[in-house]
Amino acid sequence: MSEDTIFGKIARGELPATMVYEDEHCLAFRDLYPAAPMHILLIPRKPIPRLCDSEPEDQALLGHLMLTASKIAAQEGLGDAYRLVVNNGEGAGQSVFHLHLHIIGGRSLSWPPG
Ligand code: IU
Repeated sequence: MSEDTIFGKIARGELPATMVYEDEHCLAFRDLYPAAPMHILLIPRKPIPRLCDSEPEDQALLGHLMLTASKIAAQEGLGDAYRLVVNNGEGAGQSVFHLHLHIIGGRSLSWPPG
């Protein structure tokens, strides 16, 4: 299902993106419509549509995504001031149904988010 999303196409190299990180399990690229000076999307190569569709067998992959997000934030010079966001489902603002972590920073971030 989510192999047909825009992110699935980026993961398969069928659409271009400004890559900032790649390994065998995941890739990260710059958001086309950034919500902050730094806005990166980190996606697994495995096409999991939403976080709630992940399975116990995805535990290591999900952990890898978190650790990789932290590595990318350091690589991009965000220091310790950044936010990771996963929008799960349409009602929470998810618009692309291939699991992704937003890595957002480069400005002051307020709470709660909208
Ligand atoms: P969301 O959590 O599913 O709403 O996030 C989708 C993100 O994908 C959002 O920040 C968009 O700006 C971004 N995006 C993109 O970078 N390139 C695209 O072609 C499309 C969406 I469509």
